[in-house]
Amino acid sequence: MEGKMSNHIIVFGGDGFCGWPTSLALSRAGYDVTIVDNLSRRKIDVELECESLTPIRPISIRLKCWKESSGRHINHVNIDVSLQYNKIVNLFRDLNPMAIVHFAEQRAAPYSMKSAFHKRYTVDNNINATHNLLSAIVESGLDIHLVHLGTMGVYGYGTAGLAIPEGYLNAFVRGPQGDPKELEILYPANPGSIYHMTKTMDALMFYYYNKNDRVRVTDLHQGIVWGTNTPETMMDEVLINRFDYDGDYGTVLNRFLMQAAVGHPITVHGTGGQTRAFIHIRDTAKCVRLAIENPPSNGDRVKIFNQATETHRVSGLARMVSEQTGAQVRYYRNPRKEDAENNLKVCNDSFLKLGLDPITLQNGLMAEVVDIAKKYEYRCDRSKIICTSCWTQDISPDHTGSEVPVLSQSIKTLPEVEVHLDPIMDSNGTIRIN
Ligand code: NAD
Ligand code: USQ
Repeated sequence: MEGKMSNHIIVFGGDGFCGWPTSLALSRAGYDVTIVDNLSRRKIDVELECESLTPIRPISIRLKCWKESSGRHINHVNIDVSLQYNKIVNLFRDLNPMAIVHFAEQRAAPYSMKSAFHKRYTVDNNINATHNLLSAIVESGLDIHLVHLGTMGVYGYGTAGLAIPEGYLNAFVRGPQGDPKELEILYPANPGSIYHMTKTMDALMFYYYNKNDRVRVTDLHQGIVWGTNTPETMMDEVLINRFDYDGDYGTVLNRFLMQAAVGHPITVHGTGGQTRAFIHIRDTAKCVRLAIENPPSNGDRVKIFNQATETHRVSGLARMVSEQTGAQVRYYRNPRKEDAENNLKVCNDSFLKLGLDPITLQNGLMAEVVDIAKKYEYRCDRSKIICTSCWTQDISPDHTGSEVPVLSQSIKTLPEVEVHLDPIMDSNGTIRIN
């Protein structure tokens, strides 16, 4: 399209935990922001009979307050991205956005494993949402950069002793005569839940549309987000971000901090040997902006960034929170099928090179989360804290826990990468698979 470069960004899923603070940060930075959200996450609160610990206000009230606090206008359009395809194409043509940010998926692994209904909903919603956005970009004829929030979980959490590279592996395989051949491959996918599976399928759709239609895509493989507020959401209580603490949507570190605040034992699954990647919500917003401002050029392959700033073992987090707050740690039979223990190293060079100065657990922000949880403790329904969504029917929820680590049904669902591929990193940083 001819004419002035657009300043417009559409944030799909902009009413959610990551999308709301990111939308405010982009608006404050001077971008024209439109939020597209069908408010399905709010409807899931009704289904699960559990609300955000923090009182989140209706979206129209949030946006009115944002206008009064910042002087900036954000529009909200209610579209179901997985179903209302033509509305997306029309919106693209009306707004000619420079970029779209795609947060609009069902994002909880436990929710995706609750029943056949929840598995099917997660697949239908996530796969169709992502495909509709890609197809609409092509049909609109516009050169729109798609920034997608993916997950570290696409890789599984086994690392073959190496730092997980940013999306791609240079692999050396033996040809028919035993001669070595070099291939660039997507890092092998190894999802641990139906939700994570949809993210691995998203990655293939990006690969295809990029190859076939030259759609410019940045896929951000994000770790577990912790924290709740950002400078923008703190401008007024009406702008407060959501805080999920329940067994389906609450994520591990925020749950542990909230449990300490309300006097519930810290709920470690299994042995607590699981290691995961983490990022603070303020860095989520910063990274999305960095990705928008450093887009791939036309013809570039899909850009994949690991959006995580540190890794921690679940048992280590529990100990840290316990030491800071005096909370009791308890171990619960693991409702998931996941490795009882894993090591994890993650390469996040791309964001560091773009200037990200990571917030870590050392920055004193854990106490801020505990303070918020204490302030809204009166909204906590303690019956919703334990995780009751089990990965298979032969696993039953554990409501009591134990003082010692529990070795439960957790199994290695797939062998770790090193078992099959035996990669070796050479002096150039190239990974060889023998
Ligand atoms: P969230 O559930 O709070 O927000 C998602 C938003 O998308 C909700 O407001 C929901 O109403 C909306 N939405 C969902 N399906 C939609 C549809 N079909 N049409 C329109 N709107 C729809 O989740 P979140 O924590 O903000 O996560 C956002 C994204 O970031 C997800 O894709 C998730 O996979 C990814 N991510 C999140 C985390 C985390 O720890 N929260 C970590 C890594 C990656
Ligand atoms: N865990 C506990 N106790 C709890 C809750 C969780 O021990 O009370 C354990 C889980 O068993 C798991 C780990 O903590 O081993 C992480 O669980 P989580 O619920 O914090 O994170 P996860 O299910 O992986 O999903 C979250 C987001 C998802 C995102 C993902 C990033 O909900 O949207 O994609 O983090 S990542 O983990 O890097 O794949």
